[in-house]
Amino acid sequence: MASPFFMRKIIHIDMDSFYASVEVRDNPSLKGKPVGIGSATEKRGVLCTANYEARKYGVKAALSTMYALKLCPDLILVKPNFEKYQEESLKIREIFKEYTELIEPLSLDEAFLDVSDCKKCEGSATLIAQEIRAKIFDKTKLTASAGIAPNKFLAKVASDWNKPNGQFVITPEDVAEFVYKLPLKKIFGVGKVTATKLHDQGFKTCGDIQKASIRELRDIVGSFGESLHKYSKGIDDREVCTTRERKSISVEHTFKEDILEVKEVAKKVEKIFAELKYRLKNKNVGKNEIKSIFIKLKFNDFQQTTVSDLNSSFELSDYLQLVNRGFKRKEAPVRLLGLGVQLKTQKKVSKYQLNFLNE
Ligand code: DCP
Ligand code: MG
Repeated sequence: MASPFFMRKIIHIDMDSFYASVEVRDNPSLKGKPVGIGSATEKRGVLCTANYEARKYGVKAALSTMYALKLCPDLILVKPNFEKYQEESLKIREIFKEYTELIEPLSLDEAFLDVSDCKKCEGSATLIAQEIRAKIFDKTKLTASAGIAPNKFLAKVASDWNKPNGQFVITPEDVAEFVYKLPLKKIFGVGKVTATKLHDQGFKTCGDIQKASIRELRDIVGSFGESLHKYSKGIDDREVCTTRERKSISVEHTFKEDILEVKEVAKKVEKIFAELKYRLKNKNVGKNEIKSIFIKLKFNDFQQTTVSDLNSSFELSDYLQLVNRGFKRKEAPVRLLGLGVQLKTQKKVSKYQLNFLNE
């Protein structure tokens, strides 16, 4: 008899060629043409993604732009516009919330939903996924794919199965047959290196792994061996982790050597600010949700000071001013600098606090 976790109803939703689809939607002259998202001016740049027309030529995310143009000379390059993607992402998440509170976003364009307790669509996860995809299209004119399965591992594999604009269901009864022939590279956590190690030992599919002992797997892939063994049988008891309430988000850097002058700190502010901006974007926090900004300085005697400003906008120059004010309070060497924001509402974001010791 299957254990309860095996009976969860998990949906994994993943938007199709997300950034590219947004750009094609907003510029219909691109429709039907191969499009890559990336900058043509950055010589060593890489593509964020490419639409499905471009993928026919082998063009895909993380490929260098130069190489992509060799593969597909007609490739049209469009610069990414992250704010736009974030807006779309928020719309999509609003739709998810109509079905469950158990939402685990993995990035702007994908999320796990635990719909085990959802009563809509007569409790059918398949119909819920269909409805969600239809609503996404209605609201954004973008297509999404979905995987429906009893756990996260299988749901993620399934969302890729009928991409783009498709969905695939793995029922509890289908699991054993589905995983048996599943290539190992489909398993989350099996990258190129691990896959090669396993291939070298004759393991190609989940079926092959099922026959191995955990000890044998540990010898090849270390502590991942146990999870690998479970996944190969289609077992994954990880819960959908909803993010936690947080009032502030900050990024801190501890410097290898204390910083003596405010001018030097200013240089670091720029870098940390860029990182903070990136993190806020990733957490879907818009400027309008910021209540105040703050900085934290820790001096070489471990005393620290915090300066905050309720009325400033979220600009680099605002942070620089706060750092100046903080530095004047003590005028001593600084060993740590943090930049952060207080949020207006207790927006749900995952715990985020970075401490870099590599500066
Ligand atoms: N992305 C990126 N750099 C990468 C991979 C992805 O910037 N190396 C961005 C661009 C993608 C978005 O994240 O549009 C979502 O990533 P996906 O892996 O889901 O890729 P796509 O949505 O573009 O395509 P697919 O249809 O395969 O999901
Ligand atoms: Mg996607």
